[in-house]
Amino acid sequence: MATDRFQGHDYFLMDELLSEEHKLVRNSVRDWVKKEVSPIIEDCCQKAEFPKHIVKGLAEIGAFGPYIPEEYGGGGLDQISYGLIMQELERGDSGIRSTASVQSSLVMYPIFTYGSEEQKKKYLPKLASGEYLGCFGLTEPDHGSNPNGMLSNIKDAGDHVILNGSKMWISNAPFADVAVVWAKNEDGKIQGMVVERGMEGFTTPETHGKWSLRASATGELVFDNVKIPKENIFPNVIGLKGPLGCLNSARYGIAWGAIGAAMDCYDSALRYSKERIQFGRPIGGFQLQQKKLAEMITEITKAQTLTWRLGVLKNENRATPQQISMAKRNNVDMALKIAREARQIHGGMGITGEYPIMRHMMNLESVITYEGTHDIHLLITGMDVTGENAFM
Ligand code: TGC
Ligand code: FAD
Repeated sequence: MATDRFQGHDYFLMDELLSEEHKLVRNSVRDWVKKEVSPIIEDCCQKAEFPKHIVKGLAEIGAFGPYIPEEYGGGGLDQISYGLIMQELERGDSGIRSTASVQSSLVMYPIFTYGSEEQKKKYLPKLASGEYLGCFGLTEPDHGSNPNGMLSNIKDAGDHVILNGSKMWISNAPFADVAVVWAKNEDGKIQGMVVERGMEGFTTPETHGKWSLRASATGELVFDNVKIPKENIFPNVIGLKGPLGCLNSARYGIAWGAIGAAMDCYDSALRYSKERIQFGRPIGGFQLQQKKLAEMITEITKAQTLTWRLGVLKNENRATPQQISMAKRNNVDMALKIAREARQIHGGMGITGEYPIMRHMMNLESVITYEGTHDIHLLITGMDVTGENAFM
């Protein structure tokens, strides 16, 4: 990719709603992305390679567990800071944001929220420092939108349990040191546990051939009679609300992240529209291109206001899962539509790696599916407003 000339977009002066700390966090991650992500990301995606060295850098900028208390190695920051970090990382690439949001919201969050004191002390500092990379295993080959039907199971065997089953589409899996895994006990109730690389019978084959999130490593988790010590099971949660609680945090981060991807596409399209001359004038002077750009900044601004308000509610512990679903669904859809329009503004150049557009667009095709599909989030909102459950 050519030099990263990104500038933030703040049409409604949203910065005035941010604290000095928020702006410091946002700007330092933005600078880091320009220095460490932008120069390598196109090449990584073209080669479908996960830039493993980036894990250390993400830890150094505080992208792992920003809202986890400092005593466990986290950043002790608020939810808006967390959101801004996700926004800036996804401005660079959704796959980089994925690595960080899985580590923070799907691995550190459940250990912090559902884990024993020993589990917190054992895993959280190493996850925060990047010594350990984690992954989250909920989805199975036959159970994606409906995780309650999962087949992975544990059987009691004295001081340990025996884990069998498999998980599919797991971000970070091929490189993960630890996996937070959800499986049913003998009563059919879902329990969470930490599975460590090296446990006999545990393998993580990589998923190849993706056209999306190519800089993020995706894989399976396969459990063949894996002995899990009972002290690795989360003592403080049982049932589907365990994994779904983690998803609230991750979906919230994605709502912010999608704004980052959208801003990058808009920023690139706006600049291109001023520099590209056709029929003797910049294409930004034509009404059809202005319509696209005006609608883009309108949608970005609407998403920024929605998401900032969600962050305030989250800081006050008042954000509902349904509000989070609405923001995740709206913002990812918004970003994907902007990526498609931005691609057109760039003409033929839009399909090349000279510009970030096509990469964002392909990435967002995963983001609109994972953490609950576009349809599932619509049904969550539908159920909330009507009181009728359309899932059954
Ligand atoms: P349902 O009967 O509605 O609920 C079961 C229990 O869970 C509670 N609950 C929640 N708790 C916390 N947060 C939420 N968001 C919750 N939603 C529901 C609920 O109150 C109930 O509790 P209790 O105490 O009564 O037992 O469950 P259901 O089986 O009907 O399913 C509901 C549905 C469809 C909304 C849910 O299954 C769903 O969200 N499906 C989508 C699955 C999904 O999002 N998978 C994501 C996998 S992880 C991933 O994609 C990571 S990508 C990461 C990256 O790379 O960035
Ligand atoms: P399905 O559930 O089979 O859905 C197929 C289609 O049917 C969708 O359009 C869906 O909206 C629709 N549909 C399903 N049910 C209904 C309904 N009731 N009403 C109307 N329409 C419906 N999972 C993890 O656990 N951990 C991870 O780290 C992780 N990372 C991922 C990374 C990538 C790159 C991808 C692509 C996925 C990842 N996932 C992960 C899995 C992801 O969460 C699932 O793909 C997602 O939840 C959808 O499940 P599915 O793919 O099985 O689709």
